[in-house]
Amino acid sequence: MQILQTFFRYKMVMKTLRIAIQKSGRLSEKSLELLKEAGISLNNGSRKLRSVAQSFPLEVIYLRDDDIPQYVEDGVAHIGIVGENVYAEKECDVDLLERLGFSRCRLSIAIPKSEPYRGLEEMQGKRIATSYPVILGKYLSEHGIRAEVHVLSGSVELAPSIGIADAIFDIVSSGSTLISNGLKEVETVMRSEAVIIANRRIGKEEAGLLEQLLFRIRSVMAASNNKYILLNAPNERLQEIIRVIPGMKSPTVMPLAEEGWSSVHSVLSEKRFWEVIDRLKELGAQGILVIPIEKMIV
Ligand code: PRT
Ligand code: ZN
Repeated sequence: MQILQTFFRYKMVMKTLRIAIQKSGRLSEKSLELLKEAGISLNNGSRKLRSVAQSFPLEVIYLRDDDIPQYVEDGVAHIGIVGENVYAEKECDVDLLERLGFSRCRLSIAIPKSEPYRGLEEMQGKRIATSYPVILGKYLSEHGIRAEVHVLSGSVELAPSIGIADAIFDIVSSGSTLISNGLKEVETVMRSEAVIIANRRIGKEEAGLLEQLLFRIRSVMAASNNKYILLNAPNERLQEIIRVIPGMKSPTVMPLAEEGWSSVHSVLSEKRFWEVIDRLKELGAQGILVIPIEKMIV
């Protein structure tokens, strides 16, 4: 660890932005994909310890996700991609720069499904097993609950069935792990997704590189959250249709060869997609085409 840190500190003189991502796990693939979509190709397929990007002054170091906040705080990496849950649990002195929208999950309290549950008061004096004692401890103390928190590093969901805890506090995604262990989710404490965290004392040149990288990442995310839409609109409903799809600035409107009709081009947010399509149909729009956007410069 010491040698590794000295090595990376020395290398930092070379004005390369260094990002820490998870070596292998639920965040790895999506983190690499995001870099790729941001135009950053890596020259080291084996992903042993680090890779160097070819088209951008970026170096990637691969770590366990739990170690990333500390490495970023220490300045070994300038930035890192971790789950918001790990960022919150580690309480490191780093900035949260951007939420990335992948690896979404929640951290919840769960109890055996046969147990009654009337509210958080039920947890008073109970034994709760978790790998996230900091987040849980804060939540319980904010709500005036005194419970025994048992820290386990894995297989937390087994704790009630083997009698070492009355409840668990763990990550839930689909909920199937809880169901197959005879548990039910009773309190959602936090929602999490992958985030970019950053060292608070980044040098001027690296900060410039970071801005460029963030600009690319935001463009990739905006593109995946939006669609390009083309449709034919009867002129008498044109103003109403334009109000439904205002686009980035305003929609492009062009007359069709057929009298009384216009072609409208705009950008549509993924979140409002079906609601907007239904409304457009009600307003008489025809020939609606929806096309993915590769990059969106925001
Ligand atoms: O080896 P390393 O320490 O790097 O990885 P890790 O094993 O600690 O983490 P990993 O790869 O499992 O998860 C990395 C991050 O992905 C987490 O910190 C979360 O931010 C996020 N994430 C998203 C999840 C899940 N979804 C998830 N479902 N992390 C873990 N799970 C596990 C959970 O622990 C539980 O056992 O999946 C189970 C629940 O899933 P469902 O779908 O059955 O509810
Ligand atoms: Zn981990």
